[in-house]
Amino acid sequence: MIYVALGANIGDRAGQLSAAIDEMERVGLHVTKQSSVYETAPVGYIEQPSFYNMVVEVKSRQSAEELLKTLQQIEQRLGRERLFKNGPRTIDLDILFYNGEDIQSEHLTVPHPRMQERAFVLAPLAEIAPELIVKGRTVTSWLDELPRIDREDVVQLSLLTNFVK
Ligand code: PH2
Ligand code: MG
Ligand code: MG
Repeated sequence: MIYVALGANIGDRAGQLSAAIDEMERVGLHVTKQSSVYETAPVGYIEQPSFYNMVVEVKSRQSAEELLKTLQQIEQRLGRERLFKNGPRTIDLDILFYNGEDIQSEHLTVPHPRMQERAFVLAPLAEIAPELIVKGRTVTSWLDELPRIDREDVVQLSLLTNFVK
């Protein structure tokens, strides 16, 4: 299983998530599951607009490094702008999990190094892969461990669900 996190907090946030999924399919990544969209308070640098976040399950024969390049190309094609690290961006595509592999290369750390601390990742991931074991524990148990205040900063939107055709 491969899981990718999507995030956007500038412009048409839902439109950019939807366009990213369309592009993933267009370049041959098969999106087999998608979470709902969540509106989430910014983590890290907090003086910026709220994000829309979601997670998708992907089927692909690409290696993790190839997948990273493919996702970066999609970010570029969708006109990614990022003013500074952790700052506002039109689209962010991060590999969370790649077939249980542990990868530490110059460009890529998988599983994602901060995913177990981030409600904006764990809440959507728990929707589509609650029992997935990441870093020794299920996604649901990581989510349950987070402080309530973090979990409350993540609001599931019932609209805008079916991006996958
Ligand atoms: N991404 C970050 C930093 N902070 N906060 C939220 N809510 N959602 C994100 O996707 C996000 C963030 C760095 O990529
Ligand atoms: Mg990110
Ligand atoms: Mg990123």
